[in-house]
Amino acid sequence: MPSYKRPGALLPMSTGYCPGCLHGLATRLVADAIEELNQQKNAINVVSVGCSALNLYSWCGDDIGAAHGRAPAVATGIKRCLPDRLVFTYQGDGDLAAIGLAEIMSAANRGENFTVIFANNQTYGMTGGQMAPTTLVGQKSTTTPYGRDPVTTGYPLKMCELISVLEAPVFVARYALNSPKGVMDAKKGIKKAFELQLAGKGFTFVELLTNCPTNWGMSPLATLDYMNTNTVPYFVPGVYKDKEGGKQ
Ligand SMILES: Cc1ncc(C[n+]2csc(CCOP(=O)(O)OP(=O)(O)O)c2C)c(N)n1
Repeated sequence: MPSYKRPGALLPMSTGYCPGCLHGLATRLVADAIEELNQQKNAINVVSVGCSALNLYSWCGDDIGAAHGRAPAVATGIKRCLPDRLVFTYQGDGDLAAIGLAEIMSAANRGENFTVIFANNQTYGMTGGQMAPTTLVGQKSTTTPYGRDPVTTGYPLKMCELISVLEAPVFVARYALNSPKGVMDAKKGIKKAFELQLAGKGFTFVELLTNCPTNWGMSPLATLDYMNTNTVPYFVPGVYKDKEGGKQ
C-alpha cells in the first residue's frame, strides 16, 4: 500500500539530496518498510561514505558510521553482538562495488544475517561524478569524458548476478526506481529482506537502480528516460535469488 505520510523513521525535514535524486526516495522506502514492520526502535543504519550517507541527516533511529566500503564489516560486528536488532547497510556503488568489493563479497559469502541496501546510481556522486564500477559502457563521467570504454576500464559490474551465485545469500534482488511499479516492487523487496533477516535466515541484498541528475548533467525527468533506455536493459531488475521462496 502506498503511504502518504512521513514514516516515523524520518525526521520532519528535507533530505538534503539534490532535486530529483532518487537517494531520497530510496531512503523513504527503507523507512516505510521499517515502519510497517514496527522496527523503528530496533533498526540500526550502518552508514557508508558517499551521498548514500546523507540519509543519516533525516534518519530518526540508531546509526553508526563506517569507513569507505567497510559497512559490511561493521554490520557483521553489530549483528553478531546484537542479533535481535534489525541491521542494514545503505551503500552506493563506489562504496560497495569499488573500495568495498572484497568486504561485500566476503560478508555475503559468510551469510551474515543483515541486509544490504545498494543504491546504484552508476557514478561517484559525492566526489563529482567520476566513473564507478557500475558506470555503463558509453556513459560519460568526469573521468571518462568520451564515455566508458571497456577496452581500458572493463565492463560495469553486475552485483546481484555476482552475489547470487554464492552459496549463502538467501535473498538477492534488483529494482529500478524510475517507474511507479519499480518503486512499489522495491518497497516489497526491502520489506521481504528485512523480514527474512528478522527470521534469522541470513544475508539479504537489495539493489536499487537510482540516478544522479547533477553529475549525469540531466534534468531529473531526463534521467528517468535515460534509465529506461540504458540502465534497466543492462542491470535487469528481478529477483536473482530467493532461497526461502514465498510471496514478495
Ligand atoms: C578511503 C577513502 N577514499 C576515498 C574517499 C573519497 N570518496 C568519498 S565519497 C566517494 C565515492 C562515493 O560514491 P558512491 O559510493 O557511488 O556514492 P554516491 O555518492 O554516488 O551516492 C569517494 C571516492 C573517502 N572518503 N575515503
